[in-house]
Amino acid sequence: MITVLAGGIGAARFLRGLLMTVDPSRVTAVVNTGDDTELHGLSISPDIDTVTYTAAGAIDPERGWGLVDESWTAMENLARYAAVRPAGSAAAPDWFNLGDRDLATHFYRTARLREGATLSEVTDEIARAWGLAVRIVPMTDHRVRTMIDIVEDGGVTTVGFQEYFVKRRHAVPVTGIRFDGANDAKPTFIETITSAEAVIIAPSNPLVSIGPIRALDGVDHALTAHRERVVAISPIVAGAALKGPADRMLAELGFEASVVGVARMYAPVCGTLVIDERDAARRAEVEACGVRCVVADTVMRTPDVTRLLADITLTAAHEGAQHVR
Ligand code: FO1
Repeated sequence: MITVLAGGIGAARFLRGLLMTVDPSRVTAVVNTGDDTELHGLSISPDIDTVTYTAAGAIDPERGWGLVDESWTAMENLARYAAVRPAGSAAAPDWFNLGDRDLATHFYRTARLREGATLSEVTDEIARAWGLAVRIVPMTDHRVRTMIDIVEDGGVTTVGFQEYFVKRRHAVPVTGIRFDGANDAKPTFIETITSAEAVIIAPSNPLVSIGPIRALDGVDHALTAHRERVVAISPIVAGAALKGPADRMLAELGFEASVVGVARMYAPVCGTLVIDERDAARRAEVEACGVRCVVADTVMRTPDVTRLLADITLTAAHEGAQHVR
């Protein structure tokens, strides 16, 4: 069995490549829920939905989130109410875009959670409704929320992840990150690490996508115990994030925004780091952090490149596992 620790868009793309190379029923995707939010009374799990829709081939390929062939009638009609909303009211938020087709997923998730189902159960039901054989698992059934300290109007304010990422278009400096609820949340997936032939840390933001998963009790311990078969893919290429604010966040919080910075963060829990060809010159510095280094094309522009990256990553995990024998 193969376990993939996943955030949103980058992880979902990688996972789709992996599912083209191995039997999907052998794969478990453990997905970050720190980005989850509640809007319009709906329970929204963006990373779970991005992974699910991408695996199903139904993601909007341009945006990387939401459904392809989407319409936005509900959002457009919301504007009418935003105009009359009293000061201080949070009704009719129109900064977070929920497509008409996507809304069905949030309706279903919200109703099932209110009936007492766990997020794991609902996530599995949604994956089955999309015809998926891959197992998609939220990192926990408990509430964890990524909170971001940002600099705004000359002071530091704490906001929820989506208020930083979407409402402020991640265009504000970050001074801190915490995962509210992580200390009391039980991870759902420890046995998928301890029993896996390979654990892959997808090319996701190490701070706000993989960070919440690692913050859960026992996760780093389980990864460390099996680190030879754990392979991470750097989401930083030539000092920049391919998507999103990972490079700026790393620099703002005192980490090096490079494959070496990523290697330092992951070295305690992973035996191998896959870096991009553009960073090949930094291989020795990566290895000096105590991880093996594999150089590959990690920019997933085409299905062929993505499939090859999945193949190379899996081979690295199998070779790592041989290493301990
Ligand atoms: N990202 C945006 O940049 N703007 C949006 O309005 C937006 C809406 C949205 C709705 C559902 C969903 O599943 C994802 C959505 N995302 C949106 C993406 C999401 O904010 C991020 O991709 C992740 O949380 C970061 O991994």
